[in-house]
Amino acid sequence: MTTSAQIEELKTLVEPGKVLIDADSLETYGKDWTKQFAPAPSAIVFPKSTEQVQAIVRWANQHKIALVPSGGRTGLSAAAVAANGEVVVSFDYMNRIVEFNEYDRTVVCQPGVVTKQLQLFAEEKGLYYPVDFASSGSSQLGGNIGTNAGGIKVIRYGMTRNWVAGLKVVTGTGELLELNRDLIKNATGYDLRQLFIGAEGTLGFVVEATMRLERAPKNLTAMVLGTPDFDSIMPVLHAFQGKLDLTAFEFFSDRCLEKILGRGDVPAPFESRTPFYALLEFEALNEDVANEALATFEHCVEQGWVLDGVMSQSEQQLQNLWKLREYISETISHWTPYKNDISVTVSQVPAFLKDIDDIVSVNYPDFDVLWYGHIGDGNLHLNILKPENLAKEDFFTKCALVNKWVFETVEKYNGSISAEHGVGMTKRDYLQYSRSAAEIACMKAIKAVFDPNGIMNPGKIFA
Ligand code: 2HG
Ligand code: ZN
Repeated sequence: MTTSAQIEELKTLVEPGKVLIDADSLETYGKDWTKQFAPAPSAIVFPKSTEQVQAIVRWANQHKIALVPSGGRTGLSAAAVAANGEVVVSFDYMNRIVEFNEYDRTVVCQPGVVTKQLQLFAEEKGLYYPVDFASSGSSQLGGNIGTNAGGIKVIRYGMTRNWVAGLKVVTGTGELLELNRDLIKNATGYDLRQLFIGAEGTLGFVVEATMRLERAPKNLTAMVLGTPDFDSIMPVLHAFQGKLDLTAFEFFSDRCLEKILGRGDVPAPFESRTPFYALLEFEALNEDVANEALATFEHCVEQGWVLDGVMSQSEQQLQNLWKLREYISETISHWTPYKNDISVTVSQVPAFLKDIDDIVSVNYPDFDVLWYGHIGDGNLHLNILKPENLAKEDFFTKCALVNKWVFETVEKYNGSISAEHGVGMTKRDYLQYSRSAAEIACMKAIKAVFDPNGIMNPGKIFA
């Protein structure tokens, strides 16, 4: 915990009014979208410059006070939760787009830039920032970099890592490092920039990022295809990937569709209902591409992999089809779901999903299991809705066992216990299912280099 004298000293490092200790602010800024941990920070500080971030880190070192970085607070692994008296460093006031370079197609951003803000900026310049997900209207770039955020376009564009041309970071000692200098080619030894991407603020804080932009896609077109079973989705993916450059390949079960249609504001893709649905997207650059998509669809129908389908004919229809997938997480949050975010190689997905499905349904036949995710990347989101007659505590006790089964299955398939949501606190005790003891030892040694006093987001990734 911090003393009031220490808080007074902290106040001198930033602009007046930029340290908050009232109960509302502590509650709001002390947490992200995870619900398992009660927020309990000592204070929230809002730096406005790199120099202020450095001063805060030096102050924290001097007093051995833990710092937690905070962005849009949309994370799902509790990486931005302050549950132990830490000081939260919010980047809400470091939210400027600093510079655009037309020839490099790069944009220099402060960490508090909201993902959507960057997407819209790119659009204004006739370009495209391709990392996209349902929470892009609130999430901030610093958080995206901290978790190496993925989302719905990874199959074509990769994760956040691919779009970071350069980083300025303040390490755990308060030192400012300028990493990679926005270069495309740079063969000068260790690429430290990559270490800070996905580090969840445990090595240092991003104070500026140069992001790459891309040619804007043309005439994006989506198809939603109903399949008779889960196993049919893979040959559908394979068939379309053989013919088109997909910008997305997502899936969801009919249980998810049921919940989406229950909202009343999203139209059904087509009249019939099938056990699973694939949502794919491509650039219909010309008529040949659209015809190729239709021919592939017909082939899938002939093979019995697809029972029904629809292709968007307008921007509005494209948006509506995407809502079927993008609204799932928010819609089902009403049922206090158990959540997991896991991945295996694409070819292993059917066997992997079946193993988990079998073990959960045999042990807990009354559980409502919802599957969806970025299946083209081998990334599954497993959600289980809390049965109404089961108390929250009992539900989560049962789900602790589900966690164990899921992670044992992940280990068996050499997969990842966190595909895109990060480790934070929710997954840290399971890291060994995806990372060897030697790897974890290396990670801890790296942390000690950048953060010798262990003040940067302690207790995240590992205990
Ligand atoms: C998504 O893909 C997000 O919709 C959230 O990653 C997943 O809430 C979830 O389980
Ligand atoms: Zn996702």
